[in-house]
Amino acid sequence: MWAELLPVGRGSASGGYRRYAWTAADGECRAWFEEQAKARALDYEVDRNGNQWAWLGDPAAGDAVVTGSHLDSVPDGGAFDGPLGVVSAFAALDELRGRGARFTRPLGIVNFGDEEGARFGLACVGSRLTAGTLTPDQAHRLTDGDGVTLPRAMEAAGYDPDALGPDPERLARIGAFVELHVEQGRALDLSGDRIGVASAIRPHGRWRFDFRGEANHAGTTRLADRRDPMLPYAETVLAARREAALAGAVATFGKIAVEPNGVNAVPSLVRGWLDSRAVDQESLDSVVGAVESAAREYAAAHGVDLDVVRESFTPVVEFDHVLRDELARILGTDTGLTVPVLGTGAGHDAGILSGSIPTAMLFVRNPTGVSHSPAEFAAEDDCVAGVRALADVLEGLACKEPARG
Ligand code: HGY
Ligand code: MN
Ligand code: MN
Repeated sequence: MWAELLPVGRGSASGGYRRYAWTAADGECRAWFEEQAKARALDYEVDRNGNQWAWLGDPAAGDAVVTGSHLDSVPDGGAFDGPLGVVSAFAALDELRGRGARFTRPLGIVNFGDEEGARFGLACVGSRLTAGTLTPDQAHRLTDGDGVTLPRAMEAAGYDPDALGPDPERLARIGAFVELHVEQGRALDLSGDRIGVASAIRPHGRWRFDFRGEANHAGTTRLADRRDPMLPYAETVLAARREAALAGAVATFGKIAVEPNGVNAVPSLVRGWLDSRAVDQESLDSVVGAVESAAREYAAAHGVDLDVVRESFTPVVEFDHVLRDELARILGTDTGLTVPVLGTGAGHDAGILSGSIPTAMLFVRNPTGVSHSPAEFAAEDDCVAGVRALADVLEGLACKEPARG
């Protein structure tokens, strides 16, 4: 399964992935998911928001146990962020069938669409629409860097954007959602554990800073006559790092768009995207607030206008304590060890859904902690341990009398 998915959407230069929502690469990933579902005689469906589901048993029976993740990537992302959770879900089912497990609850495997928000800027579009925290109207207004709106992109991929909307009936049938994910940090590497259980997701968001100046000739315009938006942008990037360090938070300007983007022209517009995350809402608000007010000062000093727009935001997530502890109990019983419970700064569909249903996460060791990079890696024996752990968790949750001796 892993080998079949590996080449899909892989960029040649960096070896990273460009699996953006509703693109051809996304379509190939979706075809792979459908193939895996049908190869296991699972009931395959695509929901109104384009999320893919594979069912063992009838979800209408309710109280289903669902596992899965996402297949889309950030620009030049790694192979594991998302796909490891989906591949492990199918592999865990294979493992349970091998054990002769008897399911007493419906089991679902899901691929949530557009988790990274790489194309349209908003994270977790598929799960937010399903949970109702993103309205169809808001989704319809999402536009990519080429001006293509989400509806047009969906239609081009053969999906109906008018079907988008909340799906409370679907969520009401789910008793627990468990997402396995490669750790995006080194906690497990440092503790020497293969598997961890998530406790919380720190609050985080994305803000777009539009610095509007005046296009002019780079070679003839006197410095005093310029309204160069690149200058307040550069000062704001440094302010973000300073404010984050002061607050024990993180802040990154990782994406920039310059118009007209000419070597010999003072830009008219510099658009920069801030990603900031902190241990709590208060810290996050103070970092972003400080960065924004510094940016306004810098912009004014250069005769540049500034607009700041919050494009994506996820409040702190505390995973369901009962489910979290159940996972830790199951995994602890198997290994005789206490499984580490760790927080994360990375957002996930499990976080978005935690407001609607009990959700939990399993992390698989990432020896370097690197993620959102072609260098992202997890060792095969850790990934196999992840499949076994997921199988044990699914068995513990969905099979009343575990088949194991
Ligand atoms: O950005 C994140 O935290 C996640 O990878 N979408
Ligand atoms: Mn990611
Ligand atoms: Mn992810």
